[in-house]
Amino acid sequence: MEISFDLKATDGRARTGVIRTPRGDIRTPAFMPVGTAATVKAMMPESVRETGADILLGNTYHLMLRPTAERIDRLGGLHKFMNWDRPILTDSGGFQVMSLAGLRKLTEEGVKFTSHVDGSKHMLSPERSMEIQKLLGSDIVMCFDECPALPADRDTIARSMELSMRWAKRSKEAFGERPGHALFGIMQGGLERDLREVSAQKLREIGFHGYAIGGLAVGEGQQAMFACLDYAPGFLPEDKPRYLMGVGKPDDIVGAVKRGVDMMDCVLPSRSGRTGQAFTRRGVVNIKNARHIDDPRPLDEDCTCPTCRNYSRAYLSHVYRSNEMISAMLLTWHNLHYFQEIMQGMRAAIAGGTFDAWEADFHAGRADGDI
Ligand code: PRF
Ligand code: ZN
Repeated sequence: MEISFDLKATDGRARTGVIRTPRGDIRTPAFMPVGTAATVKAMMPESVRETGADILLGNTYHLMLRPTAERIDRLGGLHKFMNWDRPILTDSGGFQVMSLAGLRKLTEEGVKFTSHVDGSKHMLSPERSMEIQKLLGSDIVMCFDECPALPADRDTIARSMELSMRWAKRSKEAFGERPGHALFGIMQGGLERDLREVSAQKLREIGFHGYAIGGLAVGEGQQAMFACLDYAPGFLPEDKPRYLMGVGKPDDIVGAVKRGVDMMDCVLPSRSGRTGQAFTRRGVVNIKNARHIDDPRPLDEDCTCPTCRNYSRAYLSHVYRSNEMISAMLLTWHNLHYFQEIMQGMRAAIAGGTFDAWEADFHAGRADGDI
């Protein structure tokens, strides 16, 4: 079975559909929880599924260092290793090398770096990244790319984009033909419209199963990101999924879907769950805040997640302050449930042609600060 994308309905630029894979369907727009080290931190995989996730994201960089791709392969692949039998998308490693590794040396060949875990020396290239993602058994493989930090001058962004496009070609050649597995290209080009267009054109010439928009959410701010998303998705094929990498807050996600994005991933719901932040339809609840200590209400009265059905803010406040592990578990569960509920709401609204009304309702009654 080949991976395919059925676009079901559009409303303005927003799209809803299904990516069909041998490991199950991915309803789009899709939010992918991040399972960097073969776990969505503080969650059992069956619980992640209960929040409504169809697909997880894993990381080449972390897994190649520990426990190594070769070990995961010997143990039957990443799905079996982490007990998640649905689709997994893996990022290719370049972005994480740049943000996490120690010493780095970038050349045409690839990048040499020292591990943030133990200082050992490693190399990633398009060919090695494809090999690792194959050993992991990833369903959706990402091209090996370079993501420059913003702000950067136009020349730096152009040269980096050109390198990423040469790496995209090498990624495709190294990936070869793998029925049932998909390879996604990654568009770069910073906030330069013409560079984004060139990048998209080069990727389309190579040909991919899906197309990511990389190089955003790297410090440019929401306004600049949305300005880029006003045109960038339009440079990509209509009939293939579009994935915005590393985004974002609830209002970033809604704004991206409105502009034609089909898939996203972010550590925010899981990471915030471990630092005492809950996302709700009324805004962010900081459970550290003293005013929750005696509050018998749930985080969000309208939420149907196990945390909100069974626990008070007072309890969440107590376990957070006591450094109990259940604090991270309960807040992460709620956050992932809330993100998936946003995705489900958007999918239904796009299918029904009511996205604008849904969006107005999403923004109504939200506080900017903590609630
Ligand atoms: N490239 C890759 N992974 C990424 C990004 C990118 O540009 C981003 C940018 N937000 C997040 N993750 N390969
Ligand atoms: Zn909840």
